[in-house]
Amino acid sequence: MEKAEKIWLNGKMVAWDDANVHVLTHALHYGTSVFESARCYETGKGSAIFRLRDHMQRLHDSAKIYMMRIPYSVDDLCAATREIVKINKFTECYIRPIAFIGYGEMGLNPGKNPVHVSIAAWKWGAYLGDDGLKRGIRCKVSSWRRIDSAMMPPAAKAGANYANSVLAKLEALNCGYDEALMLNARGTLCEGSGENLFIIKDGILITPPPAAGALFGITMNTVIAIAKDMGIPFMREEITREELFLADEVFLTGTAAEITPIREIDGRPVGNNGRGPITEKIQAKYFDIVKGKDEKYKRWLEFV
Ligand code: PY5
Repeated sequence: MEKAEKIWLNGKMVAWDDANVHVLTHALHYGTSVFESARCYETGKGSAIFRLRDHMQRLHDSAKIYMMRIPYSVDDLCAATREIVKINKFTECYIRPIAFIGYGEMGLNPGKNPVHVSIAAWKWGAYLGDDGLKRGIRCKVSSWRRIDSAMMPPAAKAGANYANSVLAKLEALNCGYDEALMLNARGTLCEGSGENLFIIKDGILITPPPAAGALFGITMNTVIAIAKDMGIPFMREEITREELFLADEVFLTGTAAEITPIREIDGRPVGNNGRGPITEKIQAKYFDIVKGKDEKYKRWLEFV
């Protein structure tokens, strides 16, 4: 990764190389962290962070599930994020806020250990490649099931969840694919290793319902608003593996992945084996919105 100058850590701007933690940090051993991501785009009228407040609210929501007290309000965190983008002189960047249980006691009970918060930003292009955005990527349905909410809450964006995601991602890469799609414990589709999943069948846009166990994605929510605007019928419905294979179009959504089409799943071409026409329209609209070219969604831009 490309270093930036400063990282915001517990209310202070510190040099990138000095933003370190103790090896006995609770979160390092037990995954007791919650994190977020956001992207800042150049809009023509200055840089703007897309739906920053929603991301920081979700950070607080994730912390609530884990009974972790974040010592900064949503407003504080939004202000700190604007600062870190400004101080590093970014016009476009990826932003990674994290709250985590620090050093203190080593038992599982986080007890009085401090909750640390940091916000870093760096330049990060298309998560699944520029080519992936245009031509689509190749996915594998993972042999690893997505964590179930009876075991740990997938709606909390907690560091611990990503051990499950990393296993799926590694398996997909080792099998020569770009990304993993994960089934839930019931065997229906849930999400990618770090993205939400949509299919299009006979002109209808479908994503799994919340009970399927995916993260409540902010990009997913944006896509649903776009579909409504464009008059594309939308449903939340369980998706089986067969429905996935027979979909006309499939794509992933996420802050990092933005809107990435899928062109092949487990050796089967999806639709036209490239970016489908509806996916292309939704994707174009998404980039217009985040880059400030759509007046209607100005409220989602937090100018730096
Ligand atoms: N599901 C999972 C498991 C995710 O990690 C993410 C985001 C999403 C869905 C999509 O959520 P949103 O649209 O709100 O971003 N993943 C992070 C991201 O920056 C981390 C990826 C490495 O996109």
